[in-house]
Amino acid sequence: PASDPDLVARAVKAKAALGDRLFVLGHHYQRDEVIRFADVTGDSFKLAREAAARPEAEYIVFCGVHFMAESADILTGDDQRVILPDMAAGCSMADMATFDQVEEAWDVLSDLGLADVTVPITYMNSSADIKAFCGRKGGAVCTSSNARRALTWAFEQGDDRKVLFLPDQHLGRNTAVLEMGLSLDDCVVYNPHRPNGGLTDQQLRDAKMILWRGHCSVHGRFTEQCVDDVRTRIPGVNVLVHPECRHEVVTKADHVGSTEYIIKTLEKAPAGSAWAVGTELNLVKRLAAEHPDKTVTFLDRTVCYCSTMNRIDLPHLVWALESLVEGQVVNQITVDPETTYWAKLALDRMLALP
Ligand code: CIZ
Ligand code: SF4
Repeated sequence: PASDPDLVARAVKAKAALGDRLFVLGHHYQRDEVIRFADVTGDSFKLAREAAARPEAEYIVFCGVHFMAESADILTGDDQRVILPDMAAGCSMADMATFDQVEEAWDVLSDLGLADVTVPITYMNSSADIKAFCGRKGGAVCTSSNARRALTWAFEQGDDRKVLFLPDQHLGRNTAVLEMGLSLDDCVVYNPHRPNGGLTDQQLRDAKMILWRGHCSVHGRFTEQCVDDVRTRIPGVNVLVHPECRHEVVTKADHVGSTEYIIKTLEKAPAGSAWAVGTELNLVKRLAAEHPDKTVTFLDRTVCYCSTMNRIDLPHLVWALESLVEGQVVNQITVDPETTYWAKLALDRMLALP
């Protein structure tokens, strides 16, 4: 449906009034009505770097989810304010690893004498305090484009090293098994709701990859059946999925990669080729519209938006912008200095990866 023309006009006016003091970031999974007001679009990693590259912007309005706004606050200056238009825009995956749960898991490893040989690696999609935890314990952050390099770095810290991978078990498993040649038996899943993670001491000792039991509710919905069905429906189709999808789905797909990789792959694809894309639906619909010379379809037959991404809508954006015009900063996201210090260390270790 078309956006309310009155709201569109108000957003245009508020943006013009704020000029260079304002910088609007839009994640690829945002609604069309919001993404049209973004000064730059990208995945979470690209957007965090874009925010850091705009020291002159007083206000960074982040159209995305909470952990992304936190990362922007960590990487920007003290006098810059990061604003999330709707505080309820969280991420169910990030919420699956709380600080207390991760501390408890670390205690389990310490009691077994394993903490010294474990390197914690957290996916970008995690709260600032989980990133800070990894910073403190000698670990790093990774994204879906550099997960392999981060794991390689972690294992190179010593012969007997293991990785505690947070919070997305699928990205961890897919990277370890499909990109690094580890076996499924090298991986165990740590369930924070069970004593000892639901694992025996021996399983924890033997594992190379301790995968946190988290997943993305959007990407986790694609099944092997979806892949089989689309291959029947569209002969010759290329199946392109994000590594947050389940291992069986990624194994059956033709191409796997980050959001930015998915976008580039479709740009390079020849006219007339057919693609079934397993990622968030706002993005897939836009890609289909941008490539009318190719067949671009959604991998599933049911609708699959990220409900928290979708919470950022035009009314919330207009409210945040008009408040700024009136001199009022609403929904500011701030990470305390201590957490910022350690989280930034973990982010810097990622940025220094070869
Ligand atoms: O699933 C997500 O939220 C992703 C892929 C975020 C991002 O941009 O890295
Ligand atoms: Fe979180 Fe998944 Fe939504 Fe990304 S798509 S914000 S990982 S729930």
